[in-house]
Amino acid sequence: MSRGGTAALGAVLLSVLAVPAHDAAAAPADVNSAAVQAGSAAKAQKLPAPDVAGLRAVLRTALTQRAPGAVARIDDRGTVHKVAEGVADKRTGRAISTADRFRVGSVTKSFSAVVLLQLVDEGALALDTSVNTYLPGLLPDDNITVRHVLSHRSGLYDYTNDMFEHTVPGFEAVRNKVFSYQDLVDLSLKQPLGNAPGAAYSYSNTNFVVAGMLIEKLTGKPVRSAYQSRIIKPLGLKDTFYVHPGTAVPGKHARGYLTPDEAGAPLVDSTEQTVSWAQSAGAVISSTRDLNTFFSALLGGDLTSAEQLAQMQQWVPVNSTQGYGLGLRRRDLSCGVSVYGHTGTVQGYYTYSFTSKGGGRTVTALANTSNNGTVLTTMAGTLESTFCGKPAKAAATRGEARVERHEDIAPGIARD
Ligand code: REY
Repeated sequence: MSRGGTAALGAVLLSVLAVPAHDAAAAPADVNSAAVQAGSAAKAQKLPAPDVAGLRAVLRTALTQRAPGAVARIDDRGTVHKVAEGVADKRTGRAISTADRFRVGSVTKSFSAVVLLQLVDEGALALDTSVNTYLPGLLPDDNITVRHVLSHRSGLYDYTNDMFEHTVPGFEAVRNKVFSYQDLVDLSLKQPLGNAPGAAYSYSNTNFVVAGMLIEKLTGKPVRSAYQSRIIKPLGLKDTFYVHPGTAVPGKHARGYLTPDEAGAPLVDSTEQTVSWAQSAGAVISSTRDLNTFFSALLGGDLTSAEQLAQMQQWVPVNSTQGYGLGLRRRDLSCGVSVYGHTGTVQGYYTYSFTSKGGGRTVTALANTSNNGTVLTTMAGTLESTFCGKPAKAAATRGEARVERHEDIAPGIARD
């Protein structure tokens, strides 16, 4: 598209998005927002009891759809529910456990965003400043700001679109590769911007590669050090690692199984890989307990100032029931509760990790397969069971009504 065409499209999209960045306070209804307004602390959000039997049924359904294993852990103000079904390792048959470590994929983006918002708190970074101010000459348009990057509104093309057009060959081609951040940005810049800066939401891993470059530039250290000193150590996360370019998942972990595009072809063990194609956009390893601790602390206000947490929750609409903030997703559930967190897709692993307003109740769910849209849709049901409780009879099919749109994958490579 010509630059003029891009700008015109941008203007149209801008008018569509004119409502979008409604602030955190105006976010869609939580069931008991009245109670919150009435003065109870946000932390005291009252939710229906989790439906643990329903949660187990969701995981069992995922197994019937070719997930080797699936787990979920709920942390609810000190009460813990752990559910595990199936295997961590198809070869040995070892049962999967909620204590197993796994690759979290794009949940990494929330880690990267937290680091950058802490840097904003410290006065080292400004959200509405051009990325090129910090990384001179990196991006083709000086109008792309830090905020545009963290909210997927830069227009930067997602290079994974081409990389994983063919799922297994694409994966095998990069599983042992080591990319620099610049290599990945260069891949993206082979294509023009998809929209004028700020004009439209378009999920792109490139944005969080740029986030990693900003972290390294501003801290003078690899992203691993920033995750370690700013998140992992203060929160006491024992299962969380940033391994790059090593290929192993340390300690006891679930193996990941990638589903080939060819119907009926055997699953491919994709556990070991550099994840160099994602790095600060997707290479963190963690566990259900640690991700629950992380999102609970984040929404509880323990990782950033209240001001930066509010910035993280300036939502751009993704669709009628989802918003994207700064490295943070909002999902509006069928019972009217909104939850905050991130999803993750990396070869062999689908993750959902979301918490309630104030961080009081959190769930992390994992299926150790990917490239299987049916399993992805099923696993979204873990949020319904966790935050909406037992479905009323008439609404019993609510979880099945919404088909997941492969939200962590550029639309061009999504496969149903
Ligand atoms: C890449 C494709 C997914 C995964 C991705 N993940 O961008 C980032 C994220 C880190 O946002 C692969 N799908 C799969 C295909 C489709 O290859 N052809 O499902 O494992 O989580």
